[in-house]
Amino acid sequence: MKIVRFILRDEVRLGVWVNEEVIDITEAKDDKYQSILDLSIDAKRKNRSIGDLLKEIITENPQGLKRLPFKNLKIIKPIDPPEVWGAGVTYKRAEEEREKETGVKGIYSMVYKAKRPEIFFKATNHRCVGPDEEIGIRGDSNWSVPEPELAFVLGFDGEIIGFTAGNDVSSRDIEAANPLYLSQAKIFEACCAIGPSIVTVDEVGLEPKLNIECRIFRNGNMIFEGKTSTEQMKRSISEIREYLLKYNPVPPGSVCLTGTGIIPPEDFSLIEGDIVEIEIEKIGILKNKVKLL
Ligand code: DO4
Ligand code: MG
Repeated sequence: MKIVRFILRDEVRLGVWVNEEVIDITEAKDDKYQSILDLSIDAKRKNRSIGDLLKEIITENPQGLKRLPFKNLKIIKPIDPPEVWGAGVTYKRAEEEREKETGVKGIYSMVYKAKRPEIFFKATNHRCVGPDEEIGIRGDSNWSVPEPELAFVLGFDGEIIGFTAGNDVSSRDIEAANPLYLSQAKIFEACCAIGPSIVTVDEVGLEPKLNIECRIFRNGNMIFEGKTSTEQMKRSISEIREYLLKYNPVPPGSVCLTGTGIIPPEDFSLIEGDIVEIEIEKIGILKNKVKLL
Protein backbone atom coordinates (compact mmCIF):
# COMPACT_ATOMS: atom_id res chain seq x y z
CA MET A 1 0.00 0.00 0.00
CA LYS A 2 1.11 3.55 -0.73
CA ILE A 3 0.39 6.20 1.89
CA VAL A 4 0.18 9.88 0.96
CA ARG A 5 -0.65 13.13 2.72
CA PHE A 6 -2.54 15.88 0.96
CA ILE A 7 -4.25 19.18 1.67
CA LEU A 8 -8.02 19.49 1.49
CA ARG A 9 -9.77 22.66 2.61
CA ASP A 10 -6.62 23.83 4.40
CA GLU A 11 -6.38 20.57 6.36
CA VAL A 12 -3.73 17.86 6.18
CA ARG A 13 -5.33 14.52 5.24
CA LEU A 14 -4.00 10.97 5.12
CA GLY A 15 -4.78 8.72 2.18
CA VAL A 16 -4.04 5.45 0.46
CA TRP A 17 -3.04 5.88 -3.18
CA VAL A 18 -4.56 3.16 -5.39
CA ASN A 19 -4.10 3.51 -9.17
CA GLU A 20 -5.43 6.97 -10.14
CA GLU A 21 -7.25 7.59 -6.84
CA VAL A 22 -6.54 8.43 -3.24
CA ILE A 23 -8.80 6.92 -0.57
CA ASP A 24 -9.09 9.45 2.25
CA ILE A 25 -8.72 7.46 5.51
CA THR A 26 -8.36 10.47 7.83
CA GLU A 27 -11.80 10.00 9.41
CA ALA A 28 -11.57 6.21 9.70
CA LYS A 29 -10.70 6.73 13.36
CA ASP A 30 -12.51 8.95 15.89
CA ASP A 31 -9.49 11.09 16.68
CA LYS A 32 -8.35 10.96 13.00
CA TYR A 33 -5.42 9.32 11.25
CA GLN A 34 -2.87 12.02 10.59
CA SER A 35 0.29 10.13 9.72
CA ILE A 36 1.75 6.70 9.11
CA LEU A 37 2.87 6.78 12.76
CA ASP A 38 -0.80 6.73 13.90
CA LEU A 39 -1.33 3.71 11.66
CA SER A 40 1.76 2.01 13.06
CA ILE A 41 0.48 2.42 16.64
CA ASP A 42 -2.88 0.86 15.75
CA ALA A 43 -1.26 -1.89 13.70
CA LYS A 44 1.00 -2.79 16.62
CA ARG A 45 -1.94 -2.78 19.06
CA LYS A 46 -3.86 -5.16 16.79
CA ASN A 47 -0.76 -7.22 16.07
CA ARG A 48 -1.04 -6.67 12.30
CA SER A 49 1.05 -5.11 9.58
CA ILE A 50 0.23 -1.56 8.48
CA GLY A 51 -0.80 -2.97 5.08
CA ASP A 52 -3.30 -5.39 6.67
CA LEU A 53 -4.68 -2.61 8.86
CA LEU A 54 -5.20 -0.44 5.77
CA LYS A 55 -6.98 -3.28 3.95
CA GLU A 56 -9.24 -3.68 6.98
CA ILE A 57 -9.96 0.07 7.13
CA ILE A 58 -10.85 0.16 3.43
CA THR A 59 -13.03 -2.97 3.42
CA GLU A 60 -14.85 -2.02 6.63
CA ASN A 61 -15.79 1.42 5.29
CA PRO A 62 -16.57 0.81 1.62
CA GLN A 63 -19.04 3.73 1.36
CA GLY A 64 -17.73 5.93 4.15
CA LEU A 65 -14.35 6.82 2.67
CA LYS A 66 -14.02 9.44 -0.07
CA ARG A 67 -12.08 8.54 -3.23
CA LEU A 68 -10.36 11.52 -4.84
CA PRO A 69 -8.48 11.77 -8.16
CA PHE A 70 -4.73 11.79 -7.40
CA LYS A 71 -3.97 14.31 -10.15
CA ASN A 72 -6.21 16.98 -8.55
CA LEU A 73 -4.67 16.75 -5.09
CA LYS A 74 -2.01 18.91 -3.49
CA ILE A 75 0.28 16.12 -2.28
CA ILE A 76 2.67 17.13 0.51
CA LYS A 77 5.61 15.45 2.26
CA PRO A 78 4.41 11.95 3.25
CA ILE A 79 5.72 12.60 6.77
CA ASP A 80 7.25 15.52 8.73
CA PRO A 81 10.55 13.91 9.68
CA PRO A 82 12.04 15.24 12.91
CA GLU A 83 15.43 14.16 11.56
CA VAL A 84 16.74 13.14 8.15
CA TRP A 85 19.95 11.10 7.94
CA GLY A 86 21.95 9.90 4.96
CA ALA A 87 24.18 6.95 4.17
CA GLY A 88 26.98 7.52 1.67
CA VAL A 89 29.08 5.67 -0.88
CA THR A 90 26.78 2.67 -0.85
CA TYR A 91 27.03 2.09 -4.63
CA LYS A 92 30.19 1.20 -6.58
CA ARG A 93 29.44 4.05 -8.97
CA ALA A 94 29.40 6.54 -6.08
CA GLU A 95 32.79 5.26 -4.90
CA GLU A 96 34.35 5.49 -8.39
CA GLU A 97 32.90 8.86 -9.36
CA ARG A 98 33.60 10.56 -6.04
CA GLU A 99 37.23 9.40 -6.07
CA LYS A 100 37.60 10.75 -9.63
CA GLU A 101 35.60 13.96 -9.35
CA THR A 102 36.67 15.28 -5.98
CA GLY A 103 40.39 14.57 -6.25
CA VAL A 104 40.26 13.57 -2.58
CA LYS A 105 42.01 10.22 -2.83
CA GLY A 106 41.30 7.18 -0.72
CA ILE A 107 38.52 8.13 1.65
CA TYR A 108 35.62 7.10 -0.57
CA SER A 109 37.17 3.72 -1.43
CA MET A 110 38.02 3.19 2.21
CA VAL A 111 34.47 3.81 3.39
CA TYR A 112 33.01 1.74 0.53
CA LYS A 113 35.02 -1.27 1.71
CA ALA A 114 34.85 -0.65 5.46
CA LYS A 115 32.55 -2.53 7.82
CA ARG A 116 31.16 0.73 9.20
CA PRO A 117 29.08 2.63 6.64
CA GLU A 118 29.24 6.39 6.19
CA ILE A 119 26.26 7.91 7.99
CA PHE A 120 25.71 11.64 8.24
CA PHE A 121 23.09 14.07 9.49
CA LYS A 122 21.24 15.52 6.50
CA ALA A 123 18.28 17.67 7.51
CA THR A 124 15.52 18.59 9.89
CA ASN A 125 11.87 18.81 8.91
CA HIS A 126 12.07 22.53 8.16
CA ARG A 127 14.91 21.94 5.65
CA CYS A 128 12.95 19.21 3.93
CA VAL A 129 10.41 19.78 1.13
CA GLY A 130 7.73 17.62 -0.47
CA PRO A 131 6.59 17.00 -4.06
CA ASP A 132 6.31 20.10 -6.27
CA GLU A 133 8.04 22.33 -3.73
CA GLU A 134 11.35 24.03 -4.49
CA ILE A 135 14.68 22.41 -3.61
CA GLY A 136 17.55 24.78 -2.81
CA ILE A 137 21.03 25.08 -4.29
CA ARG A 138 23.60 27.13 -2.40
CA GLY A 139 24.60 30.56 -3.67
CA ASP A 140 28.24 29.87 -2.70
CA SER A 141 28.48 26.68 -4.79
CA ASN A 142 29.09 26.29 -8.53
CA TRP A 143 28.53 22.55 -8.63
CA SER A 144 25.21 21.38 -7.24
CA VAL A 145 23.76 17.95 -7.95
CA PRO A 146 20.68 15.94 -7.13
CA GLU A 147 21.16 12.58 -5.41
CA PRO A 148 18.20 10.25 -6.05
CA GLU A 149 17.96 7.79 -3.19
CA LEU A 150 15.66 5.22 -1.65
CA ALA A 151 14.86 6.32 1.91
CA PHE A 152 13.49 4.35 4.84
CA VAL A 153 11.08 5.72 7.43
CA LEU A 154 11.47 4.76 11.08
CA GLY A 155 8.54 4.01 13.35
CA PHE A 156 8.65 3.46 17.10
CA ASP A 157 11.50 1.38 18.59
CA GLY A 158 13.63 1.93 15.47
CA GLU A 159 11.60 -0.39 13.25
CA ILE A 160 11.31 0.41 9.54
CA ILE A 161 7.68 1.12 8.62
CA GLY A 162 8.04 2.08 4.98
CA PHE A 163 10.10 3.53 2.16
CA THR A 164 9.96 6.77 0.22
CA ALA A 165 12.01 8.53 -2.46
CA GLY A 166 14.54 11.16 -1.42
CA ASN A 167 16.72 13.79 -3.05
CA ASP A 168 19.96 14.39 -1.13
CA VAL A 169 20.73 17.70 -2.91
CA SER A 170 24.47 18.30 -2.52
CA SER A 171 27.13 20.92 -3.26
CA ARG A 172 29.85 18.79 -4.82
CA ASP A 173 32.51 21.54 -4.99
CA ILE A 174 32.20 22.28 -1.27
CA GLU A 175 32.56 18.56 -0.49
CA ALA A 176 35.53 18.32 -2.92
CA ALA A 177 37.31 21.34 -1.40
CA ASN A 178 37.71 19.49 1.89
CA PRO A 179 35.87 16.42 3.25
CA LEU A 180 35.51 18.27 6.56
CA TYR A 181 33.11 20.61 4.76
CA LEU A 182 30.66 17.73 4.20
CA SER A 183 28.01 19.20 6.52
CA GLN A 184 28.00 22.45 4.56
CA ALA A 185 27.79 20.52 1.29
CA LYS A 186 24.79 18.62 2.57
CA ILE A 187 22.81 20.78 5.03
CA PHE A 188 21.19 24.04 3.92
CA GLU A 189 17.74 25.47 3.18
CA ALA A 190 15.52 23.03 1.23
CA CYS A 191 18.44 20.59 0.83
CA CYS A 192 16.23 17.54 0.90
CA ALA A 193 13.04 16.42 -0.82
CA ILE A 194 10.96 13.36 0.05
CA GLY A 195 7.83 11.76 -1.40
CA PRO A 196 5.41 11.40 -3.01
CA SER A 197 4.30 8.31 -1.04
CA ILE A 198 5.49 5.91 1.63
CA VAL A 199 5.21 2.34 0.44
CA THR A 200 4.60 -0.05 3.31
CA VAL A 201 6.98 -2.84 4.24
CA ASP A 202 4.41 -5.56 3.50
CA GLU A 203 4.41 -4.40 -0.12
CA VAL A 204 8.18 -4.28 -0.74
CA GLY A 205 9.81 -6.15 2.15
CA LEU A 206 12.63 -4.89 4.35
CA GLU A 207 15.27 -5.05 1.59
CA PRO A 208 13.37 -3.67 -1.40
CA LYS A 209 14.71 -4.26 -4.89
CA LEU A 210 13.46 -1.23 -6.78
CA ASN A 211 14.41 0.63 -9.95
CA ILE A 212 15.37 4.28 -9.51
CA GLU A 213 15.35 6.84 -12.32
CA CYS A 214 16.32 10.48 -12.42
CA ARG A 215 15.47 13.03 -15.11
CA ILE A 216 16.50 16.67 -15.19
CA PHE A 217 14.73 19.21 -17.40
CA ARG A 218 15.95 22.68 -18.40
CA ASN A 219 13.71 25.01 -20.42
CA GLY A 220 11.43 22.08 -21.22
CA ASN A 221 14.23 19.82 -22.54
CA MET A 222 15.52 16.73 -20.78
CA ILE A 223 19.23 17.38 -20.20
CA PHE A 224 20.06 14.37 -18.04
CA GLU A 225 18.67 10.91 -17.52
CA GLY A 226 20.11 8.28 -15.21
CA LYS A 227 19.00 4.88 -13.93
CA THR A 228 19.98 2.43 -11.24
CA SER A 229 18.44 -0.20 -9.01
CA THR A 230 18.74 -0.77 -5.28
CA GLU A 231 20.06 -4.20 -6.32
CA GLN A 232 23.32 -2.36 -7.05
CA MET A 233 23.68 -1.29 -3.41
CA LYS A 234 26.63 -2.76 -1.57
CA ARG A 235 25.10 -2.25 1.87
CA SER A 236 21.87 -3.79 3.09
CA ILE A 237 19.13 -1.62 4.55
CA SER A 238 19.39 -3.52 7.85
CA GLU A 239 23.12 -2.74 8.04
CA ILE A 240 22.51 1.00 7.49
CA ARG A 241 19.68 0.99 10.04
CA GLU A 242 21.83 -0.88 12.56
CA TYR A 243 24.69 1.64 12.35
CA LEU A 244 22.33 4.63 12.31
CA LEU A 245 20.75 3.53 15.58
CA LYS A 246 23.95 2.48 17.39
CA TYR A 247 24.19 4.61 20.56
CA ASN A 248 21.97 7.12 18.75
CA PRO A 249 18.27 7.47 19.61
CA VAL A 250 16.53 8.61 16.42
CA PRO A 251 12.95 9.84 16.89
CA PRO A 252 10.00 8.06 15.24
CA GLY A 253 9.06 9.46 11.85
CA SER A 254 12.70 10.16 10.98
CA VAL A 255 13.94 9.28 7.51
CA CYS A 256 17.26 7.86 6.31
CA LEU A 257 18.44 8.24 2.70
CA THR A 258 20.43 5.22 1.59
CA GLY A 259 22.93 6.67 -0.90
CA THR A 260 23.00 7.49 -4.58
CA GLY A 261 23.88 5.28 -7.52
CA ILE A 262 23.07 7.96 -10.13
CA ILE A 263 25.75 10.57 -10.73
CA PRO A 264 25.42 13.24 -13.44
CA PRO A 265 28.56 13.99 -15.54
CA GLU A 266 31.35 15.99 -13.94
CA ASP A 267 30.59 19.15 -15.94
CA PHE A 268 26.94 19.17 -14.91
CA SER A 269 25.51 21.48 -12.26
CA LEU A 270 21.92 22.26 -11.37
CA ILE A 271 20.84 25.84 -11.98
CA GLU A 272 17.80 27.84 -10.90
CA GLY A 273 14.64 26.75 -12.72
CA ASP A 274 15.77 23.18 -13.48
CA ILE A 275 13.19 20.50 -12.75
CA VAL A 276 14.39 17.29 -11.10
CA GLU A 277 12.27 14.16 -11.30
CA ILE A 278 13.13 11.11 -9.21
CA GLU A 279 11.05 8.05 -9.90
CA ILE A 280 11.18 4.98 -7.70
CA GLU A 281 9.13 1.93 -8.59
CA LYS A 282 6.09 1.48 -6.29
CA ILE A 283 6.65 4.92 -4.70
CA GLY A 284 6.00 7.33 -7.56
CA ILE A 285 7.62 10.46 -9.02
CA LEU A 286 9.15 13.10 -6.78
CA LYS A 287 9.31 16.32 -8.81
CA ASN A 288 10.94 19.55 -7.64
CA LYS A 289 12.02 22.81 -9.19
CA VAL A 290 15.42 24.25 -8.29
CA LYS A 291 15.74 27.56 -6.46
CA LEU A 292 19.07 29.42 -6.17
CA LEU A 293 19.47 30.45 -2.53
O1 DO4 B 1 30.52 10.96 1.06
C1 DO4 B 1 29.77 11.83 0.85
C2 DO4 B 1 28.32 11.69 0.67
C3 DO4 B 1 27.90 10.46 -0.03
C4 DO4 B 1 26.48 10.45 -0.43
O2 DO4 B 1 25.68 11.30 -0.09
C5 DO4 B 1 25.99 9.35 -1.28
O3 DO4 B 1 26.75 8.45 -1.66
O4 DO4 B 1 24.80 9.36 -1.61
MG1 MG C 1 23.65 11.01 -0.94
